[in-house]
Amino acid sequence: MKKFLAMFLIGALAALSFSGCSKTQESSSAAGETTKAADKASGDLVVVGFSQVGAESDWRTANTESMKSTFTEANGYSLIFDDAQQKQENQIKAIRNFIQQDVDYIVLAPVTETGWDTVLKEAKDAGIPVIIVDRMIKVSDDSLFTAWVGSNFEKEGTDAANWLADYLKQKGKDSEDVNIVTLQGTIGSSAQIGRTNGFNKVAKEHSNWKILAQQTGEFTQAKGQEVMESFLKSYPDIDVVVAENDNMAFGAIDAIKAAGKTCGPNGDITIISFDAVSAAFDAMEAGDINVDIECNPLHGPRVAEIIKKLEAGEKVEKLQYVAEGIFPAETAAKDRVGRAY
Ligand code: GYE
Repeated sequence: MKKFLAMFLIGALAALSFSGCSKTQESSSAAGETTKAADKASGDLVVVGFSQVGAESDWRTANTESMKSTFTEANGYSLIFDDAQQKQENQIKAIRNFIQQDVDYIVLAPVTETGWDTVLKEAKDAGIPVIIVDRMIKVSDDSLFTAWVGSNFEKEGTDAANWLADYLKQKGKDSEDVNIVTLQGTIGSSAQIGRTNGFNKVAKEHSNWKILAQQTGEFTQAKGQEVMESFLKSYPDIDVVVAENDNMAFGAIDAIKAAGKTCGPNGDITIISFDAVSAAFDAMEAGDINVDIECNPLHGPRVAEIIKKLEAGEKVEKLQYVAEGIFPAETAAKDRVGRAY
């Protein structure tokens, strides 16, 4: 009898653990999210929790696509993707979720530079490496993140201003007054801080450059248009618009045209933009944007490279800057050939 009971119990336990296992796998695929425990059972996928800023721009869409197409199961990863809708509090929540799920790596595209110390300390205490991508963070302790990969935003800003200086010189306008407005990105993001500071630094060296106003358009087309409309009302004599991303430039172009003005190489207002997404090349070819300072969003493979090295126990470079170009309208048709975004 005892023997029978023991055999029954073993059988029941085996059945339970079998159904438990398949249940985990079923629910993980149904939810589209996978727990680390389930992955270990289903073949050692590396679990990556990615907190994305949002979906505010074409750049961001290309960046999300790059991450999603890199961190696939076929490539050995299970990606937990979270869209924070441009809110830091959502990113902090997502990171806490990732910690709870005991992911292998946390990847963070931070909306702003500051405010990360507490939550990243929690990740560190949980022993989860954090990789920062795109924008930078400012933390009191550098060991709170393992590596960062992204752009030199200040260089992008100085590149934009140096292009303007050369352009004005070529046109013989380098001693005339130049009225400039800036549509800034999300205030406190390193893309905004770097581009604004880089441009302003060079602007200070030109006493004829007047920066009339600098205001955020939140990196979106709608807000860019709205702010540009108000700039046009307040300042009837704008010569240059610096749009800290392409989507705000698209909004600004709409506002300029609606106000009965023209822009681009043959227009009233010079447009300088950042990112160089595909639609911006269209705008350059259409004669609406003068120049675009490249910002590369294809970070998926770069982050994967970092993770591969960490998995192999190798050292990684702490800060990795991506090399980027400058695309004037005159050569846009040629420059865009072969670009992936
Ligand atoms: O320029 C903008 C996006 O952080 C580099 O964010 C990124 C910026 C990019 O919304 O289009």
